[in-house]
Amino acid sequence: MLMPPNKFKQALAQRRTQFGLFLGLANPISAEILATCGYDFLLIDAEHGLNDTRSVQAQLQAMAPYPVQCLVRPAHHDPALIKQLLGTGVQTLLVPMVDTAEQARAIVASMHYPPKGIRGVGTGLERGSRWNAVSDYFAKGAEELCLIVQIESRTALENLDEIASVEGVDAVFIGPSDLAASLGHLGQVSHPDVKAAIADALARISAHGKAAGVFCADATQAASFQESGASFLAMGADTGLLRSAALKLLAGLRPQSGADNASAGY
Ligand code: 3PY
Ligand code: MG
Repeated sequence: MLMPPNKFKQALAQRRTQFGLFLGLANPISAEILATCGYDFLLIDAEHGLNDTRSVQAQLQAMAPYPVQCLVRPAHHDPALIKQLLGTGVQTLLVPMVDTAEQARAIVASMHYPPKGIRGVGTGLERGSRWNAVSDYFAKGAEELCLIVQIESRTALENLDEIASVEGVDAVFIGPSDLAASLGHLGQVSHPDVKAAIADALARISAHGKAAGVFCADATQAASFQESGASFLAMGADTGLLRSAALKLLAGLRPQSGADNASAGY
């Protein structure tokens, strides 16, 4: 068998708008249910919540029969973790908390085999190469990888132009919750300063010729993010969708119920 093409990377390069969700439930059944819904991408979040390498791989397997594109967010930049996650077969990584171009370059190196990078070779043990069934894994694997770095601090905003210029960075994604915290507005992703910083960052990323993305928990903000330059938007998380659907149902039955805190942040 041959290396599957990375359709998410192709869509980003062509700036075809992609809508997706974050998956925090760490469960292959809920992942498969969402894979039937028609979103462009589903991102397994192993930064927050309970996901680990095993649950990531189980969810990738559950979603594999569907046309949705699967992304993974690792907990940190450790090359050993990135190596294991690439081994699960994910082709697109969203790496959180990237503050400098140096960090971005180190992440690129973690994703590639020598001499370009430092990734260890263990394809016979890994789903990524389908345990060596993919005959062109070494020839084609690297070009189908996609790296999205996540910008979510004041320092990252200062270094954004350098970070976006790093070779091997395919796209840049804004994390509004952490950015709001870093700008002194913890829990206030809609604070005017935060909104202005996001709009400016999306425009700067696009000006660099890189695809720009953002986490958008409030669907009414999607159009303005797109106008600022966002071409891929995560429209919330499975955890939040489950809770808001349950609250909405109950509110219809008992209108006095349900103090919600839905805007508390990612
Ligand atoms: C954030 O908003 O900080 C996130 O990481 C989610 O995108
Ligand atoms: Mg964040």
